Amino acid sequence: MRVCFVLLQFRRLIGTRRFTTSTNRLASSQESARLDFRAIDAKWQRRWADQSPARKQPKTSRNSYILPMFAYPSGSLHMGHLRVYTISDVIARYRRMRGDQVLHPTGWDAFGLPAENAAIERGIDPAVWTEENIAKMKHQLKSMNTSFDWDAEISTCSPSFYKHTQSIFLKLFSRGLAYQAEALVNYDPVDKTVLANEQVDNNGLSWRSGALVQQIKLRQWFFRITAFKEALLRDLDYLSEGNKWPDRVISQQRNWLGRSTGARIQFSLKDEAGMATPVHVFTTRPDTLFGVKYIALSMSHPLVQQLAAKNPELLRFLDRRASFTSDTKEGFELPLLAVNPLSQTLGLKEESLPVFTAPYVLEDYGEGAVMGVPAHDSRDLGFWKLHRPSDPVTMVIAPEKRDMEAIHVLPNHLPEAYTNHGVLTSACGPYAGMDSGDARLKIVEDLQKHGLGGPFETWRLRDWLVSRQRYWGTPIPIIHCSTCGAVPVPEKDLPVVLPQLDSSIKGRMGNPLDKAEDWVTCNCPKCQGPARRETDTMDTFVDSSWYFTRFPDSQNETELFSQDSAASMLPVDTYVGGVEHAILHLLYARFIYKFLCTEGLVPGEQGQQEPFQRLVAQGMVHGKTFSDPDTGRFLLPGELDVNGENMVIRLTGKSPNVTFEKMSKSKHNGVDPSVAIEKFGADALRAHILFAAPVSEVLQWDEEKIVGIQRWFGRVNRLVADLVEQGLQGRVDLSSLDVDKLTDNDASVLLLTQDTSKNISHTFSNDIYGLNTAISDLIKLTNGVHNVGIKNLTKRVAHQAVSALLKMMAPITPAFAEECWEALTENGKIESIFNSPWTGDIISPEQESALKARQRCIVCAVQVNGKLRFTAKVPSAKSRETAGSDRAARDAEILEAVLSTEDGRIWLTQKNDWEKRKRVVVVGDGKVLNVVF
Ligand code: ANZ
Ligand code: ZN
Repeated sequence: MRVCFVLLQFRRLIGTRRFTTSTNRLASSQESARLDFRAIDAKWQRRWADQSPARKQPKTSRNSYILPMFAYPSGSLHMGHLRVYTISDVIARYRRMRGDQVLHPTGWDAFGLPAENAAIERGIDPAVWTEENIAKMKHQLKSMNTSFDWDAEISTCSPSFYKHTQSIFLKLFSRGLAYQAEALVNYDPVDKTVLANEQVDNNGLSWRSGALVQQIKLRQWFFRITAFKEALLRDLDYLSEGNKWPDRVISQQRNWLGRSTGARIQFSLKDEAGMATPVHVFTTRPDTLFGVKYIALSMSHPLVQQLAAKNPELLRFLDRRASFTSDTKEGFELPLLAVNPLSQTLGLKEESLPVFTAPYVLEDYGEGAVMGVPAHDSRDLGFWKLHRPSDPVTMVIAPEKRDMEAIHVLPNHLPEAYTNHGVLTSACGPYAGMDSGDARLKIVEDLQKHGLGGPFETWRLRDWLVSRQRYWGTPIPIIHCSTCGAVPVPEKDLPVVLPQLDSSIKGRMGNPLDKAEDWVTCNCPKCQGPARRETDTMDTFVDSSWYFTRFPDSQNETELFSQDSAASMLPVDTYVGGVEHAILHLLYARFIYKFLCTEGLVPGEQGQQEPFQRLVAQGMVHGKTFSDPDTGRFLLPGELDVNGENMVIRLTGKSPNVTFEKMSKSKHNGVDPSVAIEKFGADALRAHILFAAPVSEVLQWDEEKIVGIQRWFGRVNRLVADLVEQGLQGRVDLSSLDVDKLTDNDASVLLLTQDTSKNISHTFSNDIYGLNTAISDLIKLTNGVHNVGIKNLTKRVAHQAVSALLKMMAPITPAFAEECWEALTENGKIESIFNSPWTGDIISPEQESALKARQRCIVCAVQVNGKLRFTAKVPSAKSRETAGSDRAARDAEILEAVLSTEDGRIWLTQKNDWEKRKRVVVVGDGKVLNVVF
């Protein structure tokens, strides 16, 4: 009803000649405070639905592939999604307006545990559950005013997609990069099933049965990512050049790869019978060898396993494995004694050191064994304090030469380990007084001479365990034959399709594939003998490690993608996503891309074989959280009352504590994007998301601030309505504009528009992290034009400024910009704002510099002996670097300018004698000059 009323009013205002688009939802200038955002969204979503942005693209030489990380189809978007998709949509829409051929696709990371859990618990087919969720979320994505190329949509659980996941597996297999090996898995002895890490709680108990989870060895499939470790590390340099990727992500990748250079040192471990076994440790600090107090072995070290066979107490300790945290100081002393290799190299008296097994020693890092140096390593110190509180530790490194005296201290008297480098103390025999760096080399060299050690490099990176004993994932395309071993499924037989879950499988534990007898039984492709299918499926990270290569040609039935499409669109230009994926997903994607490069399937030069040329890592969205100041308990919205400006706790009347924290159910601080879209409209949300925090930082979600954005929209709307009221102009052309004839108002608005346009273009193309300031620039422009007033501007200048503003807003607030644009378009020639060229420069560089020069002047009224004689242009105070700082200099500047004009010469030097002036007064910083002769 209200809309109709507004329209009537609107038509009356502007006459019926132009305004016949009866669906226009813009309110008139008086009504702008209450724009019907939802109606505007709905109208444009309907129009856009008819025209997939991809199909409408003009062919240009510039291809832009803009990709947000795809979503897990949980059933509803969360605020993090809203943030990612807003950012990528702004970039994509801008690039399209700029004339690029843009690919902006998305899809669904659709395999994984929640669907399978729904199947087990509620008997729902995971495929159906997933499909329904996808439909819901796709609808939500559209309601955000996004512009995705839905033609290219993919879903990792569809056989047409996972056929290629399988073919990549086979390519890796044929190169020896996919292999089977024994590995520890979490095993639930009650449900008799393997559990994912997420299914084991902090106490090491199964999420479902509550049983103590065991770790058992199983044959598992691995991808040999370590074969690419050097390239994965080296090419981080390429990504950090020119800030292609954020530094933070690069350093996380570097840490994960974790190349560490040090030494491998051999200790001799003697058992109770005096039998010696050599054991190697990896250390980065051979210079601390004189400070070694004990040796610690990992719990799966072969020596420990051997001892456990006849030591029930040790076995019990090892069984508690799953319950140890990574920073535990626990340990178990073994019936062994260690001898420091120094005693051999230096012929010193043999000193026996205790040997432990300790959970803090990682089984698959270095040698799975460490030399414990409590004085110089904090974890070792913590361990020693617990196990040998009365055995002093030896300081073998001192910060400076003058503290070289060796010190022996009780561990509890040492507040922290000295972990820096320095000088070796007098405890270090022949090496005393040497610098840490030199001593390191020398000690390793001496050990090497005796065959007791040598330089060693180790990496943190492990091969990628891709096997999952689950149903809802890509089946591993391998057939096990008792004669031929593991045989790849022939390419022509791909995809290996998941069997339908029948009702007998639903609700059961374990991997349903194990029980799908019809599916498992098959013939060996090599010898045709009876064989069994592999029942493991792949980690869902495998799906997401290559999905982005599929979008450019996602409907290709036969190949992964055609060579043409790969060559023209890959790699991805800009990848947008949450920092929480900064390590694993990106590392796996980089690995698979490098592999596909070596296979010649995707483009990339040596040293630059990277899938994502630019990475935009956005921060998290935190929710406003209320808690009770007395108890710390998180409060439900219903427990709060609004008391005037303030919130109070209903029960106690006290003010709650307000913080911003990661959204979660337990903190009652979640925000449902759909509800927010309903409430504020998608465009206001989009603008708010971008405005409220820089892209890389945490966004503190506070809806109270959205009003500000809505007010801004209202002001823009008023400008448009005022313009319409003035009577529209067709296409405006400012090229013939004579800058000197412009009014001051025109000049200032044109310059402001030009400046804003430059800033915005720069942000959209090169500085996405500055989107928040882009919005404030747009608000400033709106206010600038608003303060001058449309009616105080020349028509074409006003039109140019407002249309430029709308175009710059369009990528951010697409429906609102379209709506305003439509109002400005001559009847019958409605053309989407996204089909009009990007603003770029509003005026030519010459016009701009002329305007700037003009702006730098003010008009000075010159009075001679009390009478106004003439006016002269003088520099404005603002244009000077010394603005306001030096009065005398400012006066001199004005005088000089006045004297240099024609009128100035006549009135001050010809009609009067300048040398005979009595008084010269500058008034109003140059607005008036008084000269008395
Ligand atoms: C003795 C020592 C003395 C160490 C000292 C450090 C400081 P990065 O730099 O991460 O490579 N280490 C070796 N293998 C380990 C394992 N399997 N599990 C847990 N810790 C292990 O760390 C190398 C250091 O980590 C090594 O150097 C070793 O402790 C420990 F003042 O050796 B160091
Ligand atoms: Zn066979």
